[in-house]
Order: sequence, then C-alpha cells, then structure tokens
Amino acid sequence: MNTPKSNRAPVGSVQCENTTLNLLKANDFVAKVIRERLQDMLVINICSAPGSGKTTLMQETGKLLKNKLNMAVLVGDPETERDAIRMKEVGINALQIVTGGMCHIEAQMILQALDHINLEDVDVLFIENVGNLVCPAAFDLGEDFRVTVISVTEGDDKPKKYPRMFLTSELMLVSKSDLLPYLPFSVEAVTQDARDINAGLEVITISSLKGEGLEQWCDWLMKKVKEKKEKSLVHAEV
Ligand SMILES: Nc1nc2c(ncn2[C@@H]2O[C@H](COP(=O)(O)OP(=O)(O)OP(=O)(O)O)[C@@H](O)[C@H]2O)c(=O)[nH]1
Ligand SMILES: [Mg+2]
Repeated sequence: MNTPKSNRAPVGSVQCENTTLNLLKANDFVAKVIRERLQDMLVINICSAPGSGKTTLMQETGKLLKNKLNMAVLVGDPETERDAIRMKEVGINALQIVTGGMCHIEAQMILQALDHINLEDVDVLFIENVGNLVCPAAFDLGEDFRVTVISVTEGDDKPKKYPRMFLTSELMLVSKSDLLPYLPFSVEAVTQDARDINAGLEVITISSLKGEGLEQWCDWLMKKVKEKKEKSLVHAEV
C-alpha cells in the first residue's frame, strides 16, 4: 500500500481571498463621519507591532510640546488601562479604549470614544492603535495621517512582510535607536524596503529614551498641525 510518509503540507504558499471587504465598507462610512467631525484638529493614527515604543513616544511628545500644543490621546489595547494611566501620569489628556480582545481599533470605537473625552481646544488627537502590524492597516479611523513605528529590535525585514501598513503611512519612525550598537539592524535597509513599497514615505530615526530624533519628530508634527489649521480655516470660510 502506498502510505504517505508525512502529512505535512508541501513547501509553497496559498493566496487567500479577502472576505473582510464588505465589513471595511461599513468602517469607511464611520471614518468619514469622524473626519467631518474632527476638521478642527490634526488626527494621527500611530501604529506598530506590540512594544515598539508608542506610549513612551506619546509621553515624551507630551512633555516636549506641553507649552506649544494641546494634545489628547485615545489609546487602544485588548485589555487593561495601563497606557492611558501612563499618559495621564505625565499630564496628557488620555482615554483608554479597551477593545475586548480585538486586535485593532475600528472607526465605530473612535466615534463612541469621542463622547467621553474633552477635545475642546485640542490641536492634535493621537490614536495609539493596538500593537499589530496587520489588521490596523485595513481600518481607516478618520485620521489625517498614519505614522508607523518600527523598533530596531523587530528586525529590518518587516516592511515587505507587512506592506499595507507601510504603504498607507505618511511617516515611519525607526525607534529605540539607542539599541542599534547591539543589534544587526540596518536603518538604511529598512528605509529602502519601506520606500520600495511607498516611495514618498518620510523616515525619522528616534530614541524616546535618549531623545535622539525627537526634535525632528516634533517639527514634523508642528508643521502638520499648522497645515491642518490652515485647511480648516479655508473650509470654514467657504
Ligand atoms: N531602549 C529603548 N527602550 C524603549 C524606547 N522606547 C520605549 N522603550 C521601551 O520599550 C518597551 C515598550 O514601550 P511602550 O511605549 O510600552 O511600547 P508600545 O508600543 O506602547 O507597546 P504596546 O502598547 O503594548 O503595543 C518599554 O519597556 C519601554 O521602556 C527607546 O527609545 N529605547
Ligand atoms: Mg502602548
């Protein structure tokens, strides 16, 4: 009898159909409502793998810009309010969205959260997404820009493995640069791979721990806030 020696699948890959497209149409509808509602402030969706330094960056940004900018943060996690607590500890107006195990934030969660956070006079609203380089890339949250953080501990091969996140981002922050001397990570290689996917992607290398690149990041942010304010004034006049 001809019995197979192994039941393992042969090496190869299967291209799967994406059946979430209809669900995303509903999300896009809500994202449009958010975009219309938040015309007076810059909205930034910060995405990354778990632990790449999003909350730490928010804390440092809050400290550096507290006299220049009124910022608020909606932060998503599957469980716990830890990140919102960390931000409040440094004086940031923050609200936790507990997704109940879900691996990304959806636009309807943001819409619900908007009724529970004071956004009066806010210049920039950050959305710290759930740590995940896959699903958050598919969900428009009504943001003006998406910023992807990739830490040097994750490996420089990630952009081509998770291309949609890098394709839909305006800026890539290469974080934890203070660890570069200890790791086989090339900022040049990760930048090249990311720009192969998205030629216009801006890149800033940062260390929230040592302060490297934070001035450049804050300058980028202030410029975007200014541009959004100008746009919102033009919109109000017509
Ligand atoms: N060496 C170094 N460590 C950092 C830096 N920024 C953050 N960390 C550390 O990285 C770990 C994760 O940082 P977080 O800011 O919690 O990361 P996060 O992306 O918000 O994590 P999740 O919300 O769980 O996805 C913490 O132990 C931080 O202290 C940095 O610039 N350099
Ligand atoms: Mg966090």
